[in-house]
Amino acid sequence: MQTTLQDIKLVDIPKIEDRRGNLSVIEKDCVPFDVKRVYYLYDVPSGAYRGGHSHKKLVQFLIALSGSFEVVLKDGKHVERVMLNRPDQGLLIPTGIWRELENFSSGAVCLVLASEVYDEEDYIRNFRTFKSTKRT
Ligand code: T46
Repeated sequence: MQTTLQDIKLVDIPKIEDRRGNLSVIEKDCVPFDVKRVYYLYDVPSGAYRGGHSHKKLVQFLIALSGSFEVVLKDGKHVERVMLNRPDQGLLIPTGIWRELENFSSGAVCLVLASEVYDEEDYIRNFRTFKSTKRT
């Protein structure tokens, strides 16, 4: 849980350029975990906000497949804002980092590769509780 913002990584996803369009591929060296779940956020209304939690065990890889959005990341001491707007780039968020997603453009699609299946018990949805886990 004692991860910091320095453990967050922006990863370039290999891109095969072609006159017919580009193709990007995610293979096992691209993400440092076995993918157990894939989900995506789409049709996000203007001004909507997603996230607002951290995870105890889950590691995730976020990609703006289409459009753009911003991810606000907090480790309990520092805050960083990352804009995702390229389908050939992913954001690796380790366990124990608070994330908020906002400023979705029209038509934005956020694809998420996750290291675990869905488990509500893995979430910390209260920021004060999150901060207390970073102190101990
Ligand atoms: C994260 C950000 C980027 C499921 O039943 N299965 C799932 O795999 C997920 C992700 C969610 N749900 C249910 C749980 C809630 O009833 O879908 C509902 C909305 O979930 P939540 O409010 O957690 O959605 P976001 O967009 O705020 O957060 C999600 C992920 O939960 C989270 O891990 O990092 O996307």
